[in-house]
Amino acid sequence: MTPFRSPMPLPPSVAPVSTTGGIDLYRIPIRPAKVEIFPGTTTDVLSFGGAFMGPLIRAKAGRRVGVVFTNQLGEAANVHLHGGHTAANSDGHPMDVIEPGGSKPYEYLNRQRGATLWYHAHEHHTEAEHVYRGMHGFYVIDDDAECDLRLPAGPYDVPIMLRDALFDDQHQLVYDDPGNRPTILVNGKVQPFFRVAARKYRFRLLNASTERAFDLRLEGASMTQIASDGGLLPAPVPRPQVGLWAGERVEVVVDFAQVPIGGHVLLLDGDQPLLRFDVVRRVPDGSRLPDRLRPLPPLPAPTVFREVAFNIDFTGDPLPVAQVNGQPYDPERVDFRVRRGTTEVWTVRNADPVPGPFPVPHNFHLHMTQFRVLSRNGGPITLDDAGLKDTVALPPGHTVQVQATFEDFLGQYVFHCHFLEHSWLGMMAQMLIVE
Ligand SMILES: [Cu+2]
Repeated sequence: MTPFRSPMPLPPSVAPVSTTGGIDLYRIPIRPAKVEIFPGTTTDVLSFGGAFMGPLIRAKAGRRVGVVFTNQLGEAANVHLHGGHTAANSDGHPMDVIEPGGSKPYEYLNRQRGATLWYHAHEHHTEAEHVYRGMHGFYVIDDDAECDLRLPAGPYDVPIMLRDALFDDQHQLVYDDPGNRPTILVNGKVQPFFRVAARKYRFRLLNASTERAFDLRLEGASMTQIASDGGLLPAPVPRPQVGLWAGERVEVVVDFAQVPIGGHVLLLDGDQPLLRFDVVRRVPDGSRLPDRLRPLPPLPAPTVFREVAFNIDFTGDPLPVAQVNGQPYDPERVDFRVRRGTTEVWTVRNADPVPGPFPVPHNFHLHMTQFRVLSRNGGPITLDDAGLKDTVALPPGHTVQVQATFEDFLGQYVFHCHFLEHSWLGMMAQMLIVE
C-alpha cells in the first residue's frame, strides 16, 4: 500500500438518547459490521455501534453516564470501562456477560479526574479475540479544573487509537499468533495522514493492541506529555520517546507552529512511520501549555502489603497455563480480600525466568482505581510510569511496586495481565472489596 493516502478518521461521535435525571444515557449495539479499512474493500469486524472504533463517549467529571449495550453478536460479550472508577456491577467483570440477544445497562459515575479511558470487551476467554476484531472505543472524561488550563480543545483535541493486526489476501482480520501482526492501524487506517493547522494540538494516544508495545517518537516536531492513564501530570514533561504498552494511554501536546505550511511531521513506532501530520494552514492559537498542570492526589500511608507474581507454565497441555501467584484464574476463588478505604502497596513481579527458555513480557492492570507506581526494580520509576496509572509495563525480570487506595465501592473486581491472550489463558485474579 502507498503510505499516507487515506485521511485519519476521528472516532465516530454519539449523542445521548436522553440527558434527564442527572444522567446522560446512550444506547450502543454490539454487532458484526463491515467497515472500510483498506480503500474500496470491506473488512468484517465486531463493533460497538457499527464502526471499527466505537463511538467516542464524552463524559463530564461528576455527571453520570449510562450506556445500554445490546448484544447482537450471537455469542456472549461484555464491556469494561478501562480506567473507570466504577461500581462492581457495571465494571464488566469477566463472568458478568450479556447473553446473545440480551442487553445490559452500565452506569459510570465519573467520580474521578478528567482522563482518557477506553471501553472494550472483557468476557473471559474471548476478550482477546473480541478486542482484536474491533470491540474498542474511547471514553473521555472532561473536568472543569482542566478546562481552566486552556489546553488545546475542540477540534485540536484528538484521540488516536493505535493497534496491530494481521490481514489475509481478502483484507480480512486473521486472529492468530499475537507476535505476527505486522500491520499497524491508526484510528482504523494503515499509515494515514492527518491535516493540521500550525498551532498546538492535544493528542490522546491509546494502545488498543492485545499485546504489542509501541516505542513512539516524532520526526519534525517534539512531544510534551501532559497526562498518563488517569489524567494530568503535575507539570508537562518533554518526551523525545514514549513507551506505550497494551492498554495504556498517554496524552501529549504537539506544537506545529514552527513547521512551515506544506511541511510534514511523522509519528513513528521505532523506525516505522505510523501517521503523517500535514501542516496545511495558519490559525490563531488561543490555547496554552502552562508550566503547572495539576498536582497528583496525596499518597496516604499504606497499611497492607501484597505480592503479585505473573508467570506462564509452558508445560500446560494443550495450551500453556498463565498464572497469578502460581494459579490460573478461578472465578470461584477470591485471591485478595481488601477492606474498603485501605491504602495498599502491591509488589508486582514478572516471574517468568530470565534468561529464557521463555522470557515473556507482561503488564499489570488493576480495575476499580488508579494507582501510583512507587518504584521499578527497587529503583526510581521511569517517565512511562509517572502519574495516575491503571496499567504498567512488566518487561522480563521486572518488578514494580504500586500503591492504591480502594475507595467507594464494594464487591468483586479483577486484576490481570493486559496482554489479553495471557489473561484468557488464566493470568488474572480477583479481589473482593469488603466493609
Ligand atoms: Cu502477560
